[in-house]
Amino acid sequence: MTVLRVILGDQLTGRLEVVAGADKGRDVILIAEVMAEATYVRHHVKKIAFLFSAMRHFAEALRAAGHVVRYVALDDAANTQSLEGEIRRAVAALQPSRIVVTEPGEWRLRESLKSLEAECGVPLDILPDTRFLCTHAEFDAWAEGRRELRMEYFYREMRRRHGILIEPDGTPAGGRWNFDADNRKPPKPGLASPPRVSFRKDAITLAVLDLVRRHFPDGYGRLEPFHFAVTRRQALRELDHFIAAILPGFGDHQDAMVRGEPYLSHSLLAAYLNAGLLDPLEVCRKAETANRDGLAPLNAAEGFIRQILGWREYVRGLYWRFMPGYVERNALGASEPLPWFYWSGETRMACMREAFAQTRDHAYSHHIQRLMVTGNFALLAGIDPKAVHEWYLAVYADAYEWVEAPNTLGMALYADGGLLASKPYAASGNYINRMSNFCSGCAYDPARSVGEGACPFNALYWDFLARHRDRFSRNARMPHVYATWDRMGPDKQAALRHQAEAHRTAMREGRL
Ligand code: FAD
Ligand code: DLZ
Ligand code: SF4
Repeated sequence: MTVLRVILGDQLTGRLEVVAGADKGRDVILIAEVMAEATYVRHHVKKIAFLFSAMRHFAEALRAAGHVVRYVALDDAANTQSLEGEIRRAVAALQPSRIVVTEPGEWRLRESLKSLEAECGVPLDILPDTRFLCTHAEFDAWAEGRRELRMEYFYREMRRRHGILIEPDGTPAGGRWNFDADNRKPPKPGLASPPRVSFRKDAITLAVLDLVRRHFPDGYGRLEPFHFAVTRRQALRELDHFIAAILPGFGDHQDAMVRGEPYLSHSLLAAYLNAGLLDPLEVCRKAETANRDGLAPLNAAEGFIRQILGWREYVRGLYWRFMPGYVERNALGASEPLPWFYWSGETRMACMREAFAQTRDHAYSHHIQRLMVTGNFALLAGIDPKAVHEWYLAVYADAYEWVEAPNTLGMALYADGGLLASKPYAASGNYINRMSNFCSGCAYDPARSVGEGACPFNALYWDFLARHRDRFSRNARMPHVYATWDRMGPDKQAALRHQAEAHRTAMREGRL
């Protein structure tokens, strides 16, 4: 009897058992474009177009390989517009003996698939997502009994387990696990993004762009120009170009930010990794080989591998270990509504404006802009973590809850109370000024903390530390900042707190 094999929009790889184990003459593969998934947050229109085009191309590739595919397009008349509805409809039409699906990357979807089993009256197997390099059980075994779950120790174990950048005697390549100290250089004048590969849009992508234009007329973001790879072949071309031409410079300016240069030496591969077009192990191996062959320095290869083998696997482990409660966490009691400028981009703060413009145009902004500009502002201003989380989940082409939520709630907002980060990633305008060229084009002055033209990040930074003194003054990594605060004396402290309140008022009134 037929087995119904369900592939979700971010599971576009033939390597998963759902595809690899299919009997081509018997089974049917279901892929469905549905409004419920396209609208449960206000996804960027480029993200929707990227996924739909990649889904359609993947369905074509499966058919070419001899699989039977039931592909439901968004505008199919019978589309029920939810994944559960489409599975029910396929069950009624095909009467399968079993339903097989790979574990979704979001808790809500896993729960709803589980409850579907009873309703459909057909066994439903949720298979592990073997694209990841650390299983849930392995992560739990690592985490169990530890007082602190720091990424660094997890990462070392992953390096050893997968033998990546490890010498035959078991020591790390180059004698160190971590080359971060070499990777924090500020931008030098003229620092720019290296050229990127781009692909001609075929009939499938053009049809999807038209569909998205018609169905999401008020969607967030710019749909075109559209440069995403939409097949595995194209994603591999981007990967190879990155390894050969961009990886060598990846480490040095990893934290730098430059006006009009959204990409710099970042890989832009997260959207492809997360949707299944690229495999994390193959990406890490290629970076390792480039280093072994003398084509990329160790600080670049290690820095890049750390992001994928370390951070990416670690945040996924945290997500599943602490869901469903994780997305509800609000350790710092932050409650300000998300300012409208996160969507409109209309603010006088040049650094925020730049990050919003890149986000709107490309469904992308690199890690330090997500963390130290838009994330840092939300942390300092005390914006409700759930609202911030929904924004990040919507606006980036690589965003799925398993990876976005720990980065937002844990890394950027400290809303998980320090599960992920040993101290909050809070910084004043001085950091942004050092690591970018944004401030020279800003209405505010990074050197001023109070008064006309004072950079909002400055007073908000000190006010944040003062508000949370009870929690952070005991933190072993923060005594120097409280010593500086104490040395300021009561008048300066009061002026800073008064200024912070003025910034918050301006934020609420849309004047910041
Ligand atoms: P590169 O800088 O080239 O890094 C290489 C790869 O490493 C990335 O493609 C990605 O797969 C991985 N990586 C790097 N940093 C992280 C990290 N902190 N966590 C997990 N993987 C990482 N990443 C997402 O994939 N999806 C998200 O929804 C997402 N939301 C984020 C929200 C916030 C508030 C922050 C601070 C970070 C978020 N990140 C997210 C992590 C990181 O910013 C992106 O992975 C990265 O910017 C993607 O661009 P890139 O492919 O050019 O990455
Ligand atoms: C993000 C997304 C969007 C926009 N559309 C679809 C869709 O139409 N069909 C689908 O199967 N998946 C889609 N997704 C991805 C899911 O919302 C969800 O984030 C992932 O499947 C979780 O792993
Ligand atoms: Fe951002 Fe402040 Fe610099 Fe303006 S002065 S760009 S607000 S850090």
